[in-house]
Amino acid sequence: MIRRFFLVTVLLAVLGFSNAACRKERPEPPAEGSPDEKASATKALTVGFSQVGAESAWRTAETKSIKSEAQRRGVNLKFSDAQGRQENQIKSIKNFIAQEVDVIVLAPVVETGWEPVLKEAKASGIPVILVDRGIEVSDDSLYATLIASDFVEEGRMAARWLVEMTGGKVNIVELQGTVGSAPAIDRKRGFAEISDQFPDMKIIKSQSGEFTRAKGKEVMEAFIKSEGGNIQAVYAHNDDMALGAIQALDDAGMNPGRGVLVISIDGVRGAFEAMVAGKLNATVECNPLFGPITFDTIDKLLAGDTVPKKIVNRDRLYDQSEAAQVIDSRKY
Ligand code: GZL
Repeated sequence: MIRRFFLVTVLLAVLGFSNAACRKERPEPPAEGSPDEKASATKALTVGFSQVGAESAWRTAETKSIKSEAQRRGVNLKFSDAQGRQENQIKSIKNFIAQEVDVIVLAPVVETGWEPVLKEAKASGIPVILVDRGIEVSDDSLYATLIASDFVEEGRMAARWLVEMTGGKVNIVELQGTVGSAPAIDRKRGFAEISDQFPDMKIIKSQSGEFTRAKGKEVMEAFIKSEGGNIQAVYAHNDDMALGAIQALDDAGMNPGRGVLVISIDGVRGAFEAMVAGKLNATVECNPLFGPITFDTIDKLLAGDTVPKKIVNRDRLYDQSEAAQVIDSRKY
């Protein structure tokens, strides 16, 4: 009996000691506001973000979301706007590598031409996270993950809506996004997958409007000149080009939203305003609020947790019937 008592006492003493020892091993956090605390704060995460540009309201919303989330989390964000040029993005990635950032976030303007610079990032041990758009590489270990919408499905959703509205009998003009970009390639592919099933659903003209309102208007004016009353619907790969096309249709007295159906993608506030005004018929939401998911993913990555190769944002279609009641709750 005494022996067991003795053993238990020794055991408790050892546990108590080791616990105290552990407690001692873990240094007290620096006092609030002390130089040490400031020092540990300056060791905050540093992230280099190479952004496509500021071509659309969607892009501006994405940039705002990532910048504000970085600020909220105390992340040191190095931001570069490439003005839509891949060479500028490659330059900014090289700069981030030279500055030894902890993580690189890239919204790639086009799908190809990334292998060399991503190999440099990999050789430097800096993980790369793709947001918003994918890339074509032979070695997908060159990036940790892609966080994006399913652009092919967005194209299918737009086409299915148009089939519902027209019974699959309609002449369409298509305003494509930036040539060579994942959203332009995949939104075209998804739409065609559905429209090809209907012989009388014809894309009579298709051209890039570069995701901008101005170019969308200019290309639509050219379509009106060549096709005129033959045009029964517009499929725009983003809302900015759709709003430009609506301006051109209005100028030509072609009554957008009634005389000519207009369907687009993104779901920005301007699209909801145009739906309330009866000029845009529907838009497929492509959520640009990447901030929270991007930094959550960075935290997981740096903690050594497994991160899926693709993280898909879910999208849905909004049409005129619901625009008025949801417009005030829109976050972008
Ligand atoms: C989609 C994004 C596209 C938007 C456009 O994820 O890459 O680029 O649809 C933007 O508005 O310019």
